[in-house]
Amino acid sequence: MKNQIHFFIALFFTVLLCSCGKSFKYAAKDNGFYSGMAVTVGDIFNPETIKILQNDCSIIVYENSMKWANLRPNKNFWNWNDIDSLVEFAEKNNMRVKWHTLFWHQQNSPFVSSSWTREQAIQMMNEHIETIMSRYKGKIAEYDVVNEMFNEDGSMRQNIWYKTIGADYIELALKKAHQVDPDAKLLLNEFNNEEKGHPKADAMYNLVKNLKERGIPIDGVGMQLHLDARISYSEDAIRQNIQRYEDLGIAVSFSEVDVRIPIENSKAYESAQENIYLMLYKIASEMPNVTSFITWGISDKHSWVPYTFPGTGNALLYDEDFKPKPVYNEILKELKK
Ligand code: 9MR
Repeated sequence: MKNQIHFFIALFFTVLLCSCGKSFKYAAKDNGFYSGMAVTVGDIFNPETIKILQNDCSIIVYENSMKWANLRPNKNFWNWNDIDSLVEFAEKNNMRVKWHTLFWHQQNSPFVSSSWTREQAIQMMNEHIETIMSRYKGKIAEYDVVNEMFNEDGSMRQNIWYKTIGADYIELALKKAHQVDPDAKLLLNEFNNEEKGHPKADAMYNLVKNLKERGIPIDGVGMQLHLDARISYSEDAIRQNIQRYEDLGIAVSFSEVDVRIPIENSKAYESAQENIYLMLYKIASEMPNVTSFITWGISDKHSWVPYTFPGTGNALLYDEDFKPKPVYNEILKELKK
């Protein structure tokens, strides 16, 4: 009897210890989503960042190295090294790899040309998909097939693929991608598409609904969520938007999250930032079709934010010394509840 009591006491404390000490990525998994970060090549070789990635990430993506200009800077050279290294790192650490991005209007190589004919452009598109997706079949779990295809008013962005091929470039890319790797999850990724009622969010939804109804392979929508702590976002509108994707059988990825604050008056905005982060993690935990939550970087030491929005920063969950901020601990506490 006494032995039994000791056993149950020991069991109780072990369970307690395990759940208290649970790392971020497992806490996220328990809430139904993969947690991840966008990284640079250096991050997967630096012991300080490796530790964070191992603790926090079950999905990983390159911030830039998979983009056309980095991967294939000229027609005859493919730079696979960095991507192979990421795949190896992810395999070792039991993480999913995401590809960002097959097609985009930015960071294209000089030989990608608006003066291609439709046939030439389709051929280049197919070659790009075929070369990448057959190489990484079974190794890369999901792809941003097209990134940022809309203007703010919801009209289609006149990118090189739209100009050369026409509006059907998106479905052609999705079909080809599915043909090459039928198991890979295929996403369309956007920014300012989180709130139902925003022209871009509605345009994205209408596009995805139409694709789905016509049997074009599409698994998910990325909401980048590059947010600003000075702005108030409607939780209701975000939930309604995600719900209508759930009704279509479409997954949602919070794909590039950061919440910037003015550097000058940083302290004053920290609680607003925390509320936005907590709201997003709560939504991700509660809504079944939110499948991943990826921050656009690891720490404030390296983030695109201060370059693009001068005077703002502090947008991520780790500070410049790679220390988790109070907001990180608050999120973790909520995820463990
Ligand atoms: O964070 C990326 C930055 O280092 C690059 O210079 C920039 C090039 O335009 O792209 C940034 O990442 C973008 C992502 O690929 C797509 N969504 C917006 C991101 C921030 O601009």
